[in-house]
Amino acid sequence: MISDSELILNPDGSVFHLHLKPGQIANTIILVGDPNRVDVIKSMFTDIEYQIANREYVSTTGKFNDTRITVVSTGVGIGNIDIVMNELDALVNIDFESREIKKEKKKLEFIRIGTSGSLQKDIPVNSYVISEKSAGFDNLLYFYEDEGKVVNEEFRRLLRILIGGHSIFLNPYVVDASEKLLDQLKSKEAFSGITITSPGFYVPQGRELRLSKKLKDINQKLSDFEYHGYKITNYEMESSALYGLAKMLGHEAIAICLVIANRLNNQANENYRDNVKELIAYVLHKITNHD
Ligand code: R1P
Repeated sequence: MISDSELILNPDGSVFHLHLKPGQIANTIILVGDPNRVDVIKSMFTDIEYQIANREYVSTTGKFNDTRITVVSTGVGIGNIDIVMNELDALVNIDFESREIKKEKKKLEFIRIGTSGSLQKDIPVNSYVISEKSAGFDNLLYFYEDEGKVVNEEFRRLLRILIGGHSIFLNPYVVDASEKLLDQLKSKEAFSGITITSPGFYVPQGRELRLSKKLKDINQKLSDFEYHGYKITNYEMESSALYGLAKMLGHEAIAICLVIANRLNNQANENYRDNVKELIAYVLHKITNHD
């Protein structure tokens, strides 16, 4: 039995942070960083069941092309992904009455729709990038006992060599996207490759305002890296934890991001909101039409 302090439930029986109850989530779940994007997606839905908000976590469930879909905003960063993934899994795989893990496990499909910075000169602003592999520059997965079962050991080794003597504070782990979801989302319109998930937005992604970085040439090194045709495509802040936790819990996960800055060409698109809407429509059609 899982105790009250490990699985915290609110007085109404909902899970601690998300404020959702069992039965309220669909098998297909779209994760977005920005809570405002939940309304954008909701405006494309029919049969809307509810909208629930607590902190940065805003959730809704409705239908697109007759497919029931839940949308949850995660806010920024891997700490929030730890909360969202554990609570969404608990909603389907733990009995909230008995506090026991269910014998029959449910498999969920997670699609993260985000924004990111390109690390390739020829992946311009406004491109779509699918994270075929995600390399965590955070340490989240190392806290989990099963981490070794889900990481891509070959790429972990290569990235450790790439970042060289900095492994005291940087020990990347690499996890593959769901092949099933990759097949659904892939198209000529989208680039794909390795995404770096960073634990910060500024110096951890090589941006210097008033503070300087230790890894002086890291973005060029990441851009130059190539192995078996795989290139490092972009930076964002959530997909490594999403992929790792989804795999350990037995779910499918993928991330697709709009490029809003090119870090090699020093370009940015500050008016990207309509492009995000187009990306959302692209994903909704792909996951519900399977064309
Ligand atoms: C940083 O501005 C945020 O934008 C990106 C990063 O991963 C980080 O969360 O993604 P979202 O647009 O999904 O939030």
